Amino acid sequence: MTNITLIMGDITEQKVDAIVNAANSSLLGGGGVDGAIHRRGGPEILEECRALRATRYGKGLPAGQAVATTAGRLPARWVIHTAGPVWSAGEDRSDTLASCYREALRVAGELGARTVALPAVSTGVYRWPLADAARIALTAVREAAPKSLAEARFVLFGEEAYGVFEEVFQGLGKGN
Ligand code: AR6
Repeated sequence: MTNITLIMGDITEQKVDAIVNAANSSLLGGGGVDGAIHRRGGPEILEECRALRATRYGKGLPAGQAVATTAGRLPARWVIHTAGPVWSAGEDRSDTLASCYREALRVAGELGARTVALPAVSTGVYRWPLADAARIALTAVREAAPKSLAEARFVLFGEEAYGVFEEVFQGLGKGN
């Protein structure tokens, strides 16, 4: 059974098997958590991302999918990059956001990761409202965590995100 935990902190500091990156389809870096991961992880991650663009993802990583690279100098073994959907008032993209978590965990399972750290995908630059994103994220992880995964750790950047995730988590009932 996977233990879902919530902490407030910086995902680049997590000593886990894999950390999930809220990337974009280009896989070539950006701001937010993506920028922090590439900055602290060093150039090896970008090199592998470029190689993925040249081979499997010539048109980019579609939103809702996930792919792993080395974690470079980070204290993790792998970075699992996923491209979240941009929030839209007019179109329901919830399933794409849920798919980011399902696919990231599927990749984690394939790698044999036992501990994974996850950010609140799409809640920064992509503007997804926090409470709704938290419900989607927590539900998807609870439903899709592979049996081999001991811990899925949400790493929330700041008090607001942490507070919202904690409240939604309690509302869902902590029982897995
Ligand atoms: N550790 C944990 N969470 C973080 C960190 C960190 N070091 N830094 C930011 N966050 P965002 P998105 C939180 O914008 O909305 C990038 O340019 C942040 O507070 O990183 O999916 C990509 O290249 C927020 O709650 O990702 C894409 O172009 C959450 O991580 C685009 O932004 C996600 O915010 C993706 O946008």
